[in-house]
Amino acid sequence: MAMLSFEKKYRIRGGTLIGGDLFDFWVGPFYVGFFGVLSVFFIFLGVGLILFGASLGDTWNPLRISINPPDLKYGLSFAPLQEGGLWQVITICAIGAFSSWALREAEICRKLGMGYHVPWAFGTAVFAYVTLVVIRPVLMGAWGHGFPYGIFTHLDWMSTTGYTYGNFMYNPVHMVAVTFFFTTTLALALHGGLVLSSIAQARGEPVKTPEHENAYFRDLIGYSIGTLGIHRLGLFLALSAGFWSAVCIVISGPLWEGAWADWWNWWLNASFWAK
Ligand code: UQ1
Repeated sequence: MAMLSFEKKYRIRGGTLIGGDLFDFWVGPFYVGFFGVLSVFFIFLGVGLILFGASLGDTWNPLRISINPPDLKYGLSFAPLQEGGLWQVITICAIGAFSSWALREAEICRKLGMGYHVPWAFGTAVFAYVTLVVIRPVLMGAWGHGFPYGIFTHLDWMSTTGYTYGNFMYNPVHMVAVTFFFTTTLALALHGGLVLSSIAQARGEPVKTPEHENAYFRDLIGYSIGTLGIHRLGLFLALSAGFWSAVCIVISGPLWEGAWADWWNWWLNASFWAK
């Protein structure tokens, strides 16, 4: 079906999670919905507060602007606006905007009668962010454990946090997460390569089929996961990368306070190789 007539047929009311018909319309190509309005509200408020926070600072250099979380002494209470309170309100706006965006995605799924895979994928990234700025700070008893919103300052936070736990590369769950990130890129490179090699034929040449794709991998490794399967694998790998990233940071502090390199002592002493 041509795109224009498809849109005419499917752009009909219904499927909203909240608000009934109230915001059930489109602006140009964009579906609005209650959660679209809420997203725009949080985005404007959050970005406005970031600009306000930047105006209070001493630089407009985009690499140096930073909205910092409160000092650890404020624990889990509200801090004065200029001492981390802005960071707290901006965090609320960010979570409000990300959640509304995920729910807007879900409403679009419902309208089209599609699965909720896209909002789950986006939601996993949001979960990783919420782990950094809410779950872990709450478990550690202070908002000051969140990361600062600045380009250089968040890099500094990453570095300091990495060294705080000895050597973050020894964190076993970090190893799992990194392995998923690398495997995701391998799978996407193989998939993109395979599909293009089959479809991007010279002008006038007929395109190849999924049978060619299957046969290619059966020739190569004796197994093809299939055209549906590769997308299931890709989604699984990518969501696992985000999920285990969140786990690897949330256990650093709340569960393990020492150096991650020392965590491996149980292994070094575990068997005949112990010394
Ligand atoms: C694959 O088997 C397959 O099915 C035909 C694809 O779909 C087009 C792919 O993109 C890839 C990469 C594979 C190979 C992957 C594995 C895990 C054997």
